[in-house]
Amino acid sequence: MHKLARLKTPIFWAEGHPGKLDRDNWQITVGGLCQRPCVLSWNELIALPQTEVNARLTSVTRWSVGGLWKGVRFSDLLDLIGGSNSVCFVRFWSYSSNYETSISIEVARKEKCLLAWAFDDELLTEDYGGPVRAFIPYLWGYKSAKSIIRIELTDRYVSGFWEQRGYTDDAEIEAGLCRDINDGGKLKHIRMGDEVEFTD
Ligand SMILES: Nc1nc2c(c(=O)[nH]1)N[C@H]1C(S)=C(S)[C@@H](COP(=O)(O)O)O[C@H]1N2
Ligand SMILES: [Mo]
Repeated sequence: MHKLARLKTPIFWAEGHPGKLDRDNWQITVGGLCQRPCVLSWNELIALPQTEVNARLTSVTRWSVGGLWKGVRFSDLLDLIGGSNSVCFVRFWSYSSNYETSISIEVARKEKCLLAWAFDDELLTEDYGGPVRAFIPYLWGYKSAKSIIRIELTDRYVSGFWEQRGYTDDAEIEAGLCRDINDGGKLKHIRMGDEVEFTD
């Protein structure tokens, strides 16, 4: 069983579970305001420089799971495709295209933001957004779109799936009580610095 499942990490698919996904034939269309738009296949993606970050995925529904996430740093991807100066937002679409969300270019360029495909040395399963998901530890989890098929650089903000349903556009994590999934779901306090931290 996948580590995230063993920890009993909640599985969120607001638009409906996508079912079995084909990792080997996965493609991510990357475009918008950039010099070198591209379609990244699974093999091309994992051939790019990879980064591992120890960080937490934290849901606005007040749970947080930490571990070693691995993937391609968004800032590396942005350098690769040559984002233009007018880019203000990065927009992600999940598999069915019904789920989408955007983050600012400033957040996207932070060191722990990844196009992630592994957690604690295991490939991400469909339940947890495999083959490839956004991992944005600095903001509420609804910005970490799962099973990504399209990324677009834009100069204007478009409200996403959860943002249209009342969650904030900036998704700034707020201090307060939160369940630590790594500790059996124990309720603890989180403090916000640049990243989520439990104070105990
Ligand atoms: N496609 C898609 N991505 C999504 C969601 C979703 O419902 N659909 N839920 C988001 C929310 S609210 C959270 S907290 C995390 C949860 O990730 P997990 O289901 O892998 O635990 O995924 C985010 N990405
Ligand atoms: Mo969430």
